[in-house]
Amino acid sequence: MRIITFGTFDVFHAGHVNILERAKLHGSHLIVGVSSDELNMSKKQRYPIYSQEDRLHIIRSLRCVDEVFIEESLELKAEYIKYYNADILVMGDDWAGKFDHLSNICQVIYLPRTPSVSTTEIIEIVKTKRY
Ligand code: C2G
Repeated sequence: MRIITFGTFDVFHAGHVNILERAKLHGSHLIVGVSSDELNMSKKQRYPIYSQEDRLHIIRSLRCVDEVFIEESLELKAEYIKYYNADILVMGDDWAGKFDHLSNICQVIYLPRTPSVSTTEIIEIVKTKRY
């Protein structure tokens, strides 16, 4: 089975590795679409801390990941799924229900997020920390 998932994976943390490792358990080949810097800007009104080249490099280096590409648009999910011949789309449950319309071209699975860790929170902690 070929699995596909998407994300920004900025300031890479344990929640990110957890979802990628759990996604891989559903098949044998894991493909990861890493959101481009521009997509992040349009989605979250800020650029990621890590550049898309660095984020791609980090994700590509993981043992559970077989293939990576840059996700240029949220609206192209169906095209990416077909292009990469994915059987299953895995997303974190913060996206629950949002991709159900793709279930006519592949299976769609939402996995629970890892509690108590997020990029936004890490950025806030680093910003406010006094040494
Ligand atoms: N995640 C998680 N647990 C956390 C934080 C994140 O399981 N504590 C998961 C998210 O649910 C997502 C993946 O890690 O599936 C990547 O998270 P983000 O980088 O926040 O991805 P996002 O910006 O939501 O981009 O096309 C969809 C977007 O590209 C998803």
